[in-house]
Amino acid sequence: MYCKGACSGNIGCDLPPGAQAAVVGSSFLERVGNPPARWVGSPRGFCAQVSFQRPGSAGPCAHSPGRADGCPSLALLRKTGEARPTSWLNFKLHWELGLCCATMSGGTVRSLGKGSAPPGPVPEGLIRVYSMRFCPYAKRTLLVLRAKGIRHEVININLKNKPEWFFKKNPSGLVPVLETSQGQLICESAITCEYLDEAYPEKKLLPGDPYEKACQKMVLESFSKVPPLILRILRTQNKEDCSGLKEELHKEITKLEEVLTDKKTTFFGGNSLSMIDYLIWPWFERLEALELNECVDHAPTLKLWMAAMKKDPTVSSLLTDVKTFQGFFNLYLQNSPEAYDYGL
Ligand SMILES: N[C@@H](CCC(=O)N[C@@H](CS)C(=O)NCC(=O)O)C(=O)O
Repeated sequence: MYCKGACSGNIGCDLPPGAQAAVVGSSFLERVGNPPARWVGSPRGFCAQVSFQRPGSAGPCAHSPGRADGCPSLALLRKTGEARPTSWLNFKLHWELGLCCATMSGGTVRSLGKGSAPPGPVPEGLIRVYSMRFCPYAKRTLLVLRAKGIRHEVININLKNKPEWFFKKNPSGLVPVLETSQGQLICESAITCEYLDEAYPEKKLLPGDPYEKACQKMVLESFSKVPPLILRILRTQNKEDCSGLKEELHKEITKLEEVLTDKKTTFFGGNSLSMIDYLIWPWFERLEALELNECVDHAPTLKLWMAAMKKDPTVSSLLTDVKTFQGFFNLYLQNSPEAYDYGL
């Protein structure tokens, strides 16, 4: 296994491109020292900035590339309950886990800010996403990447202190952005998701039927008032009465409740989860942290949908807990550049 040199250095691996994994492994472990429990306990915890490949193999993982749930290393770790490597054997397992589960959320990767070195080209066989750990739009892209089992790496951006090079990736300075190994750049969350569904057609999330696809787009359009409302509520909380905004949100939720009730299915695209569910989920995920659960109290079908969403393996593997969200919101409202690395 050789380092392919895609490391932008922010997680602590400073080995030169081309270094062998055996060397990388021990040094990486030493450098990480006492990692947070999540570092190796889940596929979230692997260094998203480095990519390794077995010489002569088609991909980095002999097991099930990009499929966290199909990875025997992960299954074994779950069985032993290991949260961090305690022996060489365990370390190897954890290492393989990282190799196998190149699908990761970047949930434990610190953000890059002004003055950081621009990341190198995206290694062949991977796609990169520029993200921010608490961005609901980026969460859409991460959900789709994970749901489709696409091997990817995550670079988190400090949005209060953006790296100069980031504007070359997206002149508007917004995340998410996808970058392919051919240097193609794709921005706007809904567009990134549709691109991923077309470029990686194995497990389609959008319906093939033009009418069904149009229906999903209509739901998305109808949902489009929700994100700005939630942002305004977040920004006005504790400062002034936001009952008017909550009233508006209540109305938007009612519309979605009606759509789902008329459909008579568990999810917005039918009885299995599809693209539209992933596209709207990130705002429902944060209702509790924003103390806005009351806005769905009158929407029993939507509440059932939320419960079903939480059970989906992709959604549950990318859930952020209420306390962490609240810690981020606090710092975000103070305009702190520390917000983006909250909890790391
Ligand atoms: N319409 C964009 C919105 C993305 C967006 O607003 N991202 C926020 C983070 S959640 C951002 O990058 N903000 C940085 C800024 O406003 O400078 C999309 O769907 O991708």
